[in-house]
Amino acid sequence: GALPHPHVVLLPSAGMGHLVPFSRLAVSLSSPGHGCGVSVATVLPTVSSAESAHLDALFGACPAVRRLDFHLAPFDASEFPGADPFFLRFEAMRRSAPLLGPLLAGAGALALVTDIALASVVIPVARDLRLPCYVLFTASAAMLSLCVHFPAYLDANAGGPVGDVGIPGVYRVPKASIPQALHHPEHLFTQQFVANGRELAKADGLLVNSFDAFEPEAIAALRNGSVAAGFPPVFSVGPLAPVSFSASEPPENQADYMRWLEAQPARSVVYVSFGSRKAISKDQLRELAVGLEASGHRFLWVVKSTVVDRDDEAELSELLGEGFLERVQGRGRALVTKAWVEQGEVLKHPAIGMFVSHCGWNSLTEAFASGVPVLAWPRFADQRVNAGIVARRGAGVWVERWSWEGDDGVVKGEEIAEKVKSVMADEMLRRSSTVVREAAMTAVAGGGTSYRSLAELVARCCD
Ligand code: BUP
Repeated sequence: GALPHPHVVLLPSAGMGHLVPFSRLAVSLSSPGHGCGVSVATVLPTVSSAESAHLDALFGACPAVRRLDFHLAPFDASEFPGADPFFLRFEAMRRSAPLLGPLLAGAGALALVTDIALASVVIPVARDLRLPCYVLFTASAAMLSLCVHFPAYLDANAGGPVGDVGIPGVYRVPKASIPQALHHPEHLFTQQFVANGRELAKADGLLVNSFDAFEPEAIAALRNGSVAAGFPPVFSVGPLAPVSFSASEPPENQADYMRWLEAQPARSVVYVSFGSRKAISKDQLRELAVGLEASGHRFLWVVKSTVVDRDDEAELSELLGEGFLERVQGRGRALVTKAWVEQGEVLKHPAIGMFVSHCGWNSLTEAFASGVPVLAWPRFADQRVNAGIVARRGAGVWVERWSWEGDDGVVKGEEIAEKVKSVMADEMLRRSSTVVREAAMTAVAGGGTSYRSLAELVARCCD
């Protein structure tokens, strides 16, 4: 039927790191200020329970955002033994791209915003439909510039090993910060990354969850053609605001961790989370437990011990060592949970004093918007690039020698405790993190660079 508003279809891929920025974008676009009609294309069942819970909450709380079911073609995962389940879903969605034609035509879309993981197969489908196609890059602008430049780097490198990568007009990304998979040309992630990087120039525009003042080099170099000549417009629209699904709940329905936070003094709590997608080794979990306890600070720790939450059966007490939970929680000075927390809300809470983070880009944007100093502990994918940005911008500190994927080292509790204590005591860092927050707030407020960028996108898509 006829749609009340100009209508944009959003197409996220799999994993919370991809779904979260799409739901934030959906809510912003459909807000009265921007007034776009929005549908979110949805593949069920999702890979993780966190994704299905998030989608239910989104469609429940925001009736203006519609759900558009995307049914995938049958997919045989046995072709990729041992592959990450989220990459497998990317691949299944990529192979189903031709099915988007009828879906989009039926939805009456005026424009499509696809996830970066699907870009190279979705852009041609949209072109055939004469539908403007934008790509939401879910990581930093620096990573976007690496994605755009990397195919040219490989071509020039003629099959040699991947080393430091100098991105024209941006900066040199050291070899150790290049996502590990990119050192292996046959890796499924690398194949998707390179195909997407090659096709991006044909998109109608790129959206990135960052802001001009925060990543000036990368954003300027993408816009002025230094990274790739004739590159389409870049809309820096971040930090995209977290959607609070619990804001309207009465106090008695508040989650236990929020109630616990309410009882803690200002800036006294260390928040610890390594994201939704990758387990930490049992040995490292134990050392982290030792370190947090020895720091003497209060802490809220979200523990994930499996790649996909549905598989998580391990008991916290068994993972963290005999007596740990009783000791730290018994005194009311810590809360350890395997449950999903509304991290955007947690980081905004005045009780939070610092964030020990794996440096997933969404998590970092939440920290920047809240002015919470980050102790960066990147482990894989784009996380070391992100940690470099954190350190460069004064949003936190990064101990580069701490272990990452492929490195068997375990960081000892004692060292973790010392670092946590020093970040909690670092007044300069607290001030520079506040400066980051103020810059982020200025960017998203009316008239700010990110606000104007989103308004310009809406004008192109919907007017
Ligand atoms: Br865990 C957890 N609650 O308990 P990233 C995560 N999140 O709200 P990742 C919660 O999930 P990729 C929890 O705030 C962020 O918005 C968190 O995305 C939220 O890392 C999102 O930070 C996670 O980008 O994804 O999960 O490793 O590898 O795809 O970046």
